Amino acid sequence: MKEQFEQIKKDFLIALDEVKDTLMLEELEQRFFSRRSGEMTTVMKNLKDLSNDARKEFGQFANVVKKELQGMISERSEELKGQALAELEKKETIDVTQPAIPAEKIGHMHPMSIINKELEELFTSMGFMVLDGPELESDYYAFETLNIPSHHPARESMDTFYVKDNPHWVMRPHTSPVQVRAMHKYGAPLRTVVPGRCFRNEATDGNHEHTFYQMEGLIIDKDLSISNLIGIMKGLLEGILKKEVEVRLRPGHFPFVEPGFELDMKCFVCGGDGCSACKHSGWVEIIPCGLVHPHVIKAGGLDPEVWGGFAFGLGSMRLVMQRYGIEDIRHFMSGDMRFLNQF
Ligand code: FA5
Repeated sequence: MKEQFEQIKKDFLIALDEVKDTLMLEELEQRFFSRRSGEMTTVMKNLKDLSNDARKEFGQFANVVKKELQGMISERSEELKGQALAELEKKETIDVTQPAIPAEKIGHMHPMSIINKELEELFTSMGFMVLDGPELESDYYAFETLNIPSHHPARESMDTFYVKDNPHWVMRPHTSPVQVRAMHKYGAPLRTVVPGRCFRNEATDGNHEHTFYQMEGLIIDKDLSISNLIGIMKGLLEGILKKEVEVRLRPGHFPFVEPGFELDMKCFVCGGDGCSACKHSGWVEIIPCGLVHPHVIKAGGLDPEVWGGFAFGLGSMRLVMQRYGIEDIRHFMSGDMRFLNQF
């Protein structure tokens, strides 16, 4: 068993030596530490088949090796970040003699930016951190850590754009990958929102775009309940729409929450009569949410026996449509100044 860990360490050091950028480093991390198929994880899983004494001895040894390798990943990550900044410093210059842009041509905020800013203010006033996550995301964080293995049908409903010749990288189809990233970085308790762009291989229509915005919300704490979740969701919608909002809660299935819900709001664009913004149903599916699945809490490095959580994935572009009475999501990226100048 010891030899196996030593061999892994040798292979790891050879691979680490070849790492030239952060993408390669993340691939290395997946290769050795992916929860389902990482080389280190697989050998560690085998420890359970040993006798008590052997498990104790090799378990301790394995943890030392694991910590050492993960420490090297963190060190290399800091080094690579430093190198990238140094290169940027060399390349970027500011021309202080460049004439200023005339004030009347500086433009104004896009409606999506206006609402994102308001959402951030609302959530920071409730003690949430605002985080960011990568748009080009690893398969590991986009799906695997969220309880969506490669054969899972949920991958189809989130059909996204894969990077050519490399199935490990996807344009993220949702902001949920930041759940596990945030737990890794900040531990518990935790309150965060993550606004950001998402991508799906969609046939577009009045309320579906291939590139759209979501805002992920995550609370990790003790003794959380569904009523906390509903209270925050209603506060969010009324804070942005500035009117009382009628909501309904339906069961919804997402592999990374248990139980899961779909929170719909009565359509503000048509008042519930039916229009293209609500697929003629009078209700807009706006905030899927639920209690964080124990597997996800575990993937985040926390003990699900101690910590619970809830998460939501607000369809923030649809919220902008509700706020301003926009009947078709495709206006946002049409580049039509007649649309943009209204805000
Ligand atoms: C998700 O993306 C889950 N990650 C949400 C979640 C987070 C559930 C945390 C539970 C806990 P869904 O595929 O339903 O779920 O998308 C979430 C919201 O994004 C939708 O309600 C919708 O408002 C918006 N959305 C999804 N696809 C599109 C699209 N193509 N165009 C515009 N908005 C979209």
